[in-house]
Amino acid sequence: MTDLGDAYTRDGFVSGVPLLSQENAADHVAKLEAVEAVHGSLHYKSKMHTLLDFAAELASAPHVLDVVEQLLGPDIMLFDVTYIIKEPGSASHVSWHQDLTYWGLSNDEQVSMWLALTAATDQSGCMRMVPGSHKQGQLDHQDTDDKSNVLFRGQSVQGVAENNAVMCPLRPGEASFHHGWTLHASMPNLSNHRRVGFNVQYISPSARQTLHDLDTATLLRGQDRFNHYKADQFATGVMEPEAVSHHAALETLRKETWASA
Ligand SMILES: O=C(O)CCC(=O)C(=O)O
Repeated sequence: MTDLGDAYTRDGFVSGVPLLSQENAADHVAKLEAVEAVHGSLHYKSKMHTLLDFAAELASAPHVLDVVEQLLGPDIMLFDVTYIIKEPGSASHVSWHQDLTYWGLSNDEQVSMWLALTAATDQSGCMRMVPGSHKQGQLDHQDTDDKSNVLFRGQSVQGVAENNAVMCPLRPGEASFHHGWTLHASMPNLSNHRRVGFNVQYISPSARQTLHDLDTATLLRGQDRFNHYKADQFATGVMEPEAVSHHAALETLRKETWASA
C-alpha cells in the first residue's frame, strides 16, 4: 500500500492532494461560469459528465485515476459528478453525514473526490472530517428540513464529537478523497468568493445498486467482471440538447433513489 493508501485506510480520508495548477482550476471555473451564464446555476446537479465535456475529461483524467487507484484498487467506475457551489456570504452548509447511507449500493468499495476549483478555507466553508469515523460503519441519520442544508434530505448524524473533527482547507487545484462511511460536514461560506467544489464518486464494479436496476456507471480503468451497470453517455460538447433531455431522466432517477433509500 502507498503512503496515501495507508493514510486513507487509517483516517478514512486524505486531503491536500495537488491535481491541477491554479491556472487550470481557474480555467475550469471560467468554462463552468460561461455555461451557467446561459443555463443558470449548475450547483448540486448529478451526472455532470453527461452534460459537460470538460467535467467528463477532469473526472476521468489519468493522473486523477492514478490517485483513485491507490485508494480503491485497479477497477474503477465513474458513478457521479457534481459541482457543489456555495455563493459568497451564503448560509449554505452541509450537516454531518456519511455519503453511502442514501446511495443504495451493495458494498462500500467507493471513494469520493472533492477537488477545490476555488479556495476552500474555513472562511469559505471547506470540509471537516472525523478521522477514523469510517471504521464505525453506517450510523443513524435523521432527515431535517433546513433549507440552507445542501443535502437533498438534510440528512444529519446527531451527537458527532466535533472536537475530533479536522478542517480540510484546499487551495484551488487541490483535492481531498474520502470514504463513504467517513463523517464529514461543512460550514457556510462567509467569504466574498464563490466556493466551487468538483465532487466525483468512484465505485468498484462489484458495488451493485440494490434499490432498482436502472442505475448507470462507466468503467474508467481496469475490468468490470460484474456488468451491474449500463454506461453513461459522456458529453462530447457542452449542454447538447439530447444530453440535456437525457440528463433530466438521470437527475429524476438519482433523486428517487435517494428518497427511497
Ligand atoms: O461541498 C461541501 O461542502 C460538502 C461536500 C460533501 O458533503 C461531499 O462531498 O460528500
